[in-house]
Amino acid sequence: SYRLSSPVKLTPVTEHDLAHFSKFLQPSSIISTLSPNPSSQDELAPYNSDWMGRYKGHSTTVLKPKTTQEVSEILKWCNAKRIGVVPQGGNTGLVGGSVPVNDEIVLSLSNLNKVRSFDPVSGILVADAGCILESLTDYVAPHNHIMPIDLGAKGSCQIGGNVATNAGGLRLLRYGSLHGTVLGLEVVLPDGTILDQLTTLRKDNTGYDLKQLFIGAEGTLGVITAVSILTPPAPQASNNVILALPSFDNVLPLYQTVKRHLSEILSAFEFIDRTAYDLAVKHGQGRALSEDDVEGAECFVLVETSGGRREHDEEKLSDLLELLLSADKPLVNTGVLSQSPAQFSSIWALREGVTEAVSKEGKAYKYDISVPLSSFKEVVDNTREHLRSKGLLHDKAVKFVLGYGHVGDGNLHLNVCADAYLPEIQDALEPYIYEVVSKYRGSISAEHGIGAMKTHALPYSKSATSIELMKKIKHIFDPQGIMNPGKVLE
Ligand code: FAD
Ligand code: 2HG
Ligand code: ZN
Repeated sequence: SYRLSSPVKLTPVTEHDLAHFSKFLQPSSIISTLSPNPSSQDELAPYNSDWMGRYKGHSTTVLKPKTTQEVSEILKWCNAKRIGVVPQGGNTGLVGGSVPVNDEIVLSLSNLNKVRSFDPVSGILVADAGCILESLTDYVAPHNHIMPIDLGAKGSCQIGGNVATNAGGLRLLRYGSLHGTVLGLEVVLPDGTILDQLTTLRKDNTGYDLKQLFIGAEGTLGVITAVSILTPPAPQASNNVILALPSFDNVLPLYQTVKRHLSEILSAFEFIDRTAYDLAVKHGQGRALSEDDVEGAECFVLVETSGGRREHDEEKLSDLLELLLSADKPLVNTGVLSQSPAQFSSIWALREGVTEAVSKEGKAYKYDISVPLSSFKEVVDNTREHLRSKGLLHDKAVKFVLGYGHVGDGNLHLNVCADAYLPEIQDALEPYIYEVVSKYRGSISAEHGIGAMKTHALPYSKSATSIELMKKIKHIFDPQGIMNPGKVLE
């Protein structure tokens, strides 16, 4: 796995610190090998390892506060003692941001998991940061609302983690980013101060919008303890179709046609290449299309519609399919329209399940990049050829190079699936991929963040002036450098 080092001099947590935490935390909120009743390494292990099993920390202590006040007490103490703190949500992050680089305390938000309020008229939901995304979706569903964000990790990721990473996901095309849908935050600053910006106002132009700094800060500026977020009304009807394309070259013209034809009801336009599709099917994500349907397909596109009238939307979608298939030079070989809620989910699972499929297949190197849409295939193919030229494309090293992602957002997920994490693969991939991204003036992180993985690569996407300003902002909020050390900034 990855070797990391923390740049700031921090102090390890001791028995003395634990005795202090025990004064205000319940025993069940402390997992530590240092406590009088020591926890086992097995209990700590899940908090020290990330979702991919790539990043490993050495924390001796996990604290699971139940209130904002408890979070404040913890940070106040850690700030005074210079103990590093890693906020951890569902631990589904893909850039190593949620695990310690050394022996920092893990501050898990999972016990802060209550909905504080929901206004069915405005659709504004106020929830503790540790609420699981899917449980919030379930909470607002009876009120005919949905969360403005959705992603494959919905069953484990927390709303606080989503906000801290500024996660994009599958609904961004329709509802925009969390920078727009988050209306307010409650944040505990590193010195324990509670910053209450938990407003439920749609409009509030009163100077600097401080909450925006915490959206996407990956826990480096403070701990988010609650989120106020605008939930849209649930669409009356949702449909989807999976389209099989003979060539990647058809993706862009298809996107234009689909946008023009479906206009306001288009809610997702997602792409998976053939390798991604085959892996998803191999590992049981969604139901495979028939042999005939996939024959000759180089890639697939999932189109979702969400609108106000079922008959109208279905008619539009089937008209589109007919138009696509009857063209002189059809852009698609075939399309499978969902006919039931189960089929709707199954089509989505083919796309959402790629990440899980890759993890089942092997060890994943993930590059979450923004590059021009027209270059998606070239970037994937060139990376594969690059690895081949280094003699690394075989069963004992790299098994698959695949591409998928959010076409509508210009965001390609380039995944390299290997037998094991090996230094020679790492060296072949970096800086190679970052240089490619930089050549396109793209972003080295479209939606997953910088975490521990890309701190060294930040200059490929940000100017020296921007990085300098980021460091100054970090210093204002966290002069002791206790918050998530070694993440985002080197
Ligand atoms: P964690 O992984 O626990 O933490 C992530 C970062 O946020 C860390 O730096 C952590 O320190 C910080 N953090 C967590 N909680 C807080 C808090 N309360 N206050 C301050 N800092 C905090 N991402 C996308 O953008 N789009 C996708 O479509 C997408 N799909 C995914 C699918 C799968 C199967 C998986 C495994 C991951 C996916 N991700 C996706 C990655 C994504 O970043 C996370 O799933 C999610 O947003 C992180 O939430 P979490 O609660 O798991 O946070
Ligand atoms: C997705 O869009 C996620 O499925 C995960 O952002 C991407 O695993 C990945 O690389
Ligand atoms: Zn994504």
